Amino acid sequence: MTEVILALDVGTRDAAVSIAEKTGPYLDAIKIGYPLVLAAGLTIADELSAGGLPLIADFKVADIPNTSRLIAEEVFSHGFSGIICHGFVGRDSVLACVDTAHDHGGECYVVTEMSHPGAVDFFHGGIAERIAALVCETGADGIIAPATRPERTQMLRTLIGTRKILSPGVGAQGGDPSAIAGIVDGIIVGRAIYESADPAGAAQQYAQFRSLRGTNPHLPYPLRE
Ligand code: 3DU
Repeated sequence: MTEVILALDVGTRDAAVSIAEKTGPYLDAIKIGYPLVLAAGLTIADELSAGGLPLIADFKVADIPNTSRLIAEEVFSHGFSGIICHGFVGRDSVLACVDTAHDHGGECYVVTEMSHPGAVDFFHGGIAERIAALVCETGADGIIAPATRPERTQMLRTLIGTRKILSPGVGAQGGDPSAIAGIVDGIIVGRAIYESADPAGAAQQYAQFRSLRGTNPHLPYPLRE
């Protein structure tokens, strides 16, 4: 199944809790990051994780190993089940997040290539491929790869095998869920759900793409269940 992960980038605790409650039945996880945590404090994570869905911390951690570890420790003491870090910082910094996640029974996802237009400035030309190799070396659980460039995400799939791919860029950034859901483990959707007049209805629409998992006939290997 391709998971549906809500990027809950709203600006208040009340909005976050309300949208999480309405959309929860159609979601597999919730991702929060700087917008909500800076507005509402990290304790919003305790509140949301009490709702029962896995919670992913999107702080795109990119620091020296000690600071990355301290950030990850704080994340996992607030009920998160996963953390997202950058890969360009190198092996030791990525390992700090991976090891801390695993020490807490959590998962670590590494950004290989971002979804916005400017991502091509630095992630193309071999960098995304090198980060994908680092993901395999460090034992990270998966990658963040763009729904806006399905052909790049498919290429990254060939490098990381059955590790998970979570893919942002669906909806507001123009990514087509029908083009990406078959080759990834989760689609990340933010504004197209939380800015909708009917967030639950929008989430339900995206939940239809859950069944596309593994349907891409060009994949040469079975996807992890
Ligand atoms: O564009 P949306 O509103 O659907 O939100 C996408 C979310 O995914 C948002 O939280 C953003 O920070 C995150 N994200 C990307 O959009 C692209 C990346 O490469 C990595 C994370």
